[in-house]
Amino acid sequence: MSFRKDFVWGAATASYQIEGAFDEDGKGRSIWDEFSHTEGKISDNSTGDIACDHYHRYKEDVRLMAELGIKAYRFSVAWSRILPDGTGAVNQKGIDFYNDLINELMKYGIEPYVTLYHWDLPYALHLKGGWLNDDISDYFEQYVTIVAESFGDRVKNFITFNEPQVFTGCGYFEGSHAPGYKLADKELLHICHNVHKAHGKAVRALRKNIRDVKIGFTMGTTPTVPMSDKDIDAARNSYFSCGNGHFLFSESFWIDPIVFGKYPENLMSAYGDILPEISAEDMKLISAPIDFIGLNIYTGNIVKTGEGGCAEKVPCPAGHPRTAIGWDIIPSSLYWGTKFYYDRYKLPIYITENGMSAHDCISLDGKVHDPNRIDYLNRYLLELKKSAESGADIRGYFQWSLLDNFEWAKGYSERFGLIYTDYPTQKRIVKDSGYWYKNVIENNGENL
Ligand code: GBH
Repeated sequence: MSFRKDFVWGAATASYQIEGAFDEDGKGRSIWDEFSHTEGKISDNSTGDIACDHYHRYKEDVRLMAELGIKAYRFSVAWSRILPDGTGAVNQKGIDFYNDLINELMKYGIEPYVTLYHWDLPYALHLKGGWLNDDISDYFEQYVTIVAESFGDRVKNFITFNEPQVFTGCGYFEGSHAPGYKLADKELLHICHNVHKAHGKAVRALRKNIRDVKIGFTMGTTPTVPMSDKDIDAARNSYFSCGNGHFLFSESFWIDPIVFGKYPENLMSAYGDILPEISAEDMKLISAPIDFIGLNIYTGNIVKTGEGGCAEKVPCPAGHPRTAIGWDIIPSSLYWGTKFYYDRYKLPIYITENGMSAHDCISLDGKVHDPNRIDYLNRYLLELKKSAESGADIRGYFQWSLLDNFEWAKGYSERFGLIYTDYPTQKRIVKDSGYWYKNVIENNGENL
């Protein structure tokens, strides 16, 4: 069966990573503006003030996408561009920017997929307690309602949250991302429940305002990969068990409430005395049906069956291939991640991110040759194809990222793009992998 005829071939970005114009046209600050402006937080001391200057160059970026035959573009809306204080007064110029971007996409027949929250919480809301404030889900619903009313005539696909475990885990537990906190489990559970409620209210606002809307929730995930067929059960069980490592980073803690309407039992018993108030009404709100699950997959953990049937991590051998950022290249993570997710949740799946950072540079011939990225994408896409062929309902694939951009705490030192960004001049150069991807899209992956 291979890839569906209507398979969605896309590329992805996020607002803070590409837009720049951080204080232009009435935009409010976000926690990432504050964080990147704090000494020592970003490894190369950079900020997203200018980033790829996409705010001013979106027309060129959309034209490049069209040239590459990209069918769908996943981008995020900066909450603080629409509502500078996070709530209250709307900034019309922020609405105008996304209207212009969406219209430009429409001109070329590129389908927009909008992420509502890709980590840039308005700083004004952070000062009110951020995700710990019990009004946050109502603020989110107000914001999503404005987005739906403004763009819902043209945008039909939404992702409520991008990688909740990363923004809560890195932002509020490890402290490596904005706002840089290290909170206790009690606060973390409270934050997570508020994120779940915000998701539920966003679903409500989108369904109310947009007919035929399709809604998803995106997990960043490092799938377990069974070392042999004997290890499949152990891999699956440990992937969804909510007891290895911190609950924040577990799959079922985030998705079970949304799809099954309840938090994992073992979590409820282990944290019983520090849980926030969780009402039946909350769970009903949180588990309103969604249309798809988004998965961001870059790498995997190879496991074998260990003591008592539990999975045990098998370290990659010395010299195992890695990307520039240091993540192991495990193409079959795309097969096992989609398979395990589909078997458990039975919802359509989009790969909302996959790609690699590489040490790209402009060669003497003025081009950017990135054979490693082509090889990486080729290997991963073959595994995705295998998963689709064996029955998982896979609807689309978004390469991360359309262009090199601000890689959060790593600043500009990591390049994930199909398009090279020459930051001093803001010149864009399509990499070899960009042309390669164009060919894959034209052939609907049959040439892989
Ligand atoms: C995504 O985060 C983000 O959504 C996106 O904004 C970002 O630019 C992009 O990916 C690239 O980083 O076990 O040490 O081998 C991805 C975050 C990636 C976190 C994989 C966990 C495992 C690394 N995840 N990572 S490791």
